[in-house]
Parts: sequence; C-alpha cells; structure tokens
Amino acid sequence: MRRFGGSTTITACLLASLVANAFAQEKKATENSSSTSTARMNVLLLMADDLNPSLACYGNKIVKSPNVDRLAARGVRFDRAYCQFPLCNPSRASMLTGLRPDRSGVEDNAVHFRDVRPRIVTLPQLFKNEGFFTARIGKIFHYGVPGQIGTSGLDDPPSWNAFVNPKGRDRDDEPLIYSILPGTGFGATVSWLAADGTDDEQTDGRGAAAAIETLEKHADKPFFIAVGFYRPHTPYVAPKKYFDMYPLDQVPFVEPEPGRSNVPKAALTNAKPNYGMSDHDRRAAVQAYYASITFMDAQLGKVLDAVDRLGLTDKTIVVFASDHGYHLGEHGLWQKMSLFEESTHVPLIFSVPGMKAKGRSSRALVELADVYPTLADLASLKEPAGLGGRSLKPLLDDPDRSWNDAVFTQVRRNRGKNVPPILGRSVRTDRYRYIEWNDGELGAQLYDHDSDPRELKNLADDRSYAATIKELKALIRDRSTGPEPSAPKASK
Ligand SMILES: [Ca+2]
Repeated sequence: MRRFGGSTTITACLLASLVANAFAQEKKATENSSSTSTARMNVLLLMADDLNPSLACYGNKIVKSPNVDRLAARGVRFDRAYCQFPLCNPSRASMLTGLRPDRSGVEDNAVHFRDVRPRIVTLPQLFKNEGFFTARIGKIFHYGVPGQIGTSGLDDPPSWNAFVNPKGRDRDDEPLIYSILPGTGFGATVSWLAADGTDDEQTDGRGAAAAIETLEKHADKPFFIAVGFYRPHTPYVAPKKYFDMYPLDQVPFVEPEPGRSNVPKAALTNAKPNYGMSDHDRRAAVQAYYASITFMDAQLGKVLDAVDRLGLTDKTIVVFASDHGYHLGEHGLWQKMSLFEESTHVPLIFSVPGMKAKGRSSRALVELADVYPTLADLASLKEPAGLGGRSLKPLLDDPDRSWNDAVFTQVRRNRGKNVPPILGRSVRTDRYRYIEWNDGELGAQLYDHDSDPRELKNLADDRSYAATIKELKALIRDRSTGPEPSAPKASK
C-alpha cells in the first residue's frame, strides 16, 4: 500500500498494485456470482452541508444526533475522513467527479466542472448510464446558501432523471435572522434564528418530504437517490425546540487559544480572532449550530424511516457525508477554508446490506475522493480512468486493515485580479499534519498529533523535525498531478 515517497518504494508499489489489481479483478468476478453481491443495489446518498463531526456517534457528548447514530450502528463509521478542499463547490465537485480539485479544475464557488471538463461522467451519471433511476433532492452539487435555495444552483442536469429544489419558510424569515455582521450575506458570516413553526415548513423538512415521495414512487427499480440537506450551513435556522435542547450555559466554549502568532498569515481566514464576537455570541452561535445539526438529523431520520417502511433496507446502500469540516472558534476561526484539522475533517458513514463490519468504526485515513470509486466498486460498475481516490470496500469488511499512509487537502485564496492567489497544500498522516503555503514561500506548519491534537504548536521551524518535513513535502510532490505546487495524484 502507500508508503512515504522514494523511487524504490514507488516501483515496489507499482508492482504490488499490478498484482493487487489482478487479484481484485479475480475476486470481484467471484463475488459477483455470489448471492451477497451488492451489484444493482440501490444507493441513497445523504449529505449535510458544513457539518463537522459534532455528532454523538463521533464522540460529541452534547450533540443529539440519534438518526445519524443509528445509521452508524448499521454501517462503518470512518473516524479519519478528510475533504479535498474545505469549501462547498470544490469539495462537492471533487467528490462527485472523483477528481482532486487540481484535476476537476474547481477551486472556488463560481466555476462549474463542466466548463473545465465537459465530458466528465459524474458519480450519479455513472449509475444513470447503467439504467438506475437517479434523482437529486436539495443540495448535492453546489448551491449558494441561502441565496440559491429554491433554484437548481450549480446543478449538473446530465446527472439526474429527476430533481427537486425544496424551499421553506427559512427564506421568508430572513429579515428575522441575527447576524454578527449585519449587511453581509448570511451564507458568508455567522448568523442564526430560532424559528417559529414546524420542521415541515423548513427547507430541509420539505426536502425530506420530497425524498420520501421520490422513494415511494421509485421503490421498485434500482435507484441512486441523493438527498442534500442545507443545515447546519449558516444561517443556522431551526425551529425553536432544537435550540431549547442546548441551554446556553451548557454549550461548550473554545477558550481563547495561543497559537495564532506562530502560524503564517495565510493560514488564518480572519484577521480578528472570532471576528471580534462577544463571549455570549460565541456561545449562542455554537448553540445554533448544534440546534441546526439536531434539526437536520431529525429530517434525515424521516428518510431512513421511509427506507425501512418501504422494505428497501436490505437492498439499499446508504452513504452519509458532509462536504467539509467547520470551525467553531478553534484558532479564533469560524466556518471553513482553513487547512487545520477542524476544517478538513468530515463525518463519513457507509451502510451496506450484508457488510461484515456492521456497527464498527475505522481509523483508516480516507478521503471524500474515495466515495466515487467505493460506490462504483460496490455496484460492480467500471469507474472512469484517473479517479483520485480508492475503493473503501475492503475496509467495509475489515475496518482495521492497513490502509493509506496519507490523505490530502488543498485550498486557494484569491487576492484580487492582479495578484497571484495563495495556494495551500496539506498532508495528514497517522501522526502529523504538514501544511505549506505557496510551496513554503509564504510559510509552513507542522503538527504532531500524538502530543498536539489541537494543532497549537507549530513545529515547522524546529530543526529537529527537518527530516520529517522533508518526507512530508516529498509526499505532496510524489502524488502531484499538476504544476508545482500542486495536488496529489491518484493514490492507486
Ligand atoms: Ca459546505
């Protein structure tokens, strides 16, 4: 499997992968003939927006997430899954095309991947081409939230047979929303509302109802149905009862941290820690984020109930993921677009009928880029050449097996028309996270997760780590697919 770079190792890896591929093909042929084949099973892809792993099944002691938890209990929970770009459109384009951001060409929220790669076959399109009924409900490809709710956003029509763009009272209630930066778009700042009315009146409630209707209509033939919830993306809007579940005095609070002074300027997404929010607002924002998670979880639960009620449980693969992680005050940061752990770490759960490791978790380092090859593998569909990830199928039976040595995330910060953008590259190994900005010219960061899981002590200038940094830099370059500094290439 993957090891640190070096030509001998690479040659050995190539040989090993040739042998492994031949073995895998033979194994696949055998499996396909068995009665436990997952080919032609339905796929239900459930996505949350801007959700970090603040979920009970991921060890959060406060957040109530009974429905994601029950999905985890019947699947494998990946505890170390990472996005390839901590922003909606680049991350979703990468996951759904299977290409890393350098190859998909999508590194901001404006570009559509078809403009760069017109003939690409997306994950749902692969299933559609094989005769599956494919449908999208809500945000799967990128949408501006909340501005584009109720439209198709940056959807990809060739991917679907049908789609629904839910829109609820959260759009009408926008004048009531509290924002820490009044006048700034709600989607770009921290804002919230404990809403009147019922779950069913909210966009995600309407999305769940549309998802259930779609399942009922198409339960009798193979389908790939993707349901994208909009919460907990800001504005954190949820019915009041969900806010009441998190009394303010019980909401955790990230104490002001050291560490902002020892990182490159490029590492930080705001000049003022916590945007200058008061302690009260910081707590209220976390309360609202948690309330939005529990609200989203309840809508997701309705869809899972429908799967059970319609007798689809034994023939439906269910995947749950978020598009990237989220800061709630760590390093004085909020939201996304950083390369720290909190912004890159995502929840990822695969529930596959008949899987051997039901209810277990995996510490393997995995990526959202793995979702496409995994679903293609489970469905025995031929994946397009050059995908960036690898099938997680072996981990679904044996979550403890040896796996990737590293995973990768990148980010781009635009600086205006006549100034070159800042490119950030990060590699996460079992022990370390290394980040470099413009190939190191604008600084670097190294964190030892054995002793510093919160990434507070930057070791990049510590000479005793020079050899480690050399190895980690080489990993980024060995796996690159474009001009330097660049993204990792396919990991297989
Ligand atoms: Ca997002």
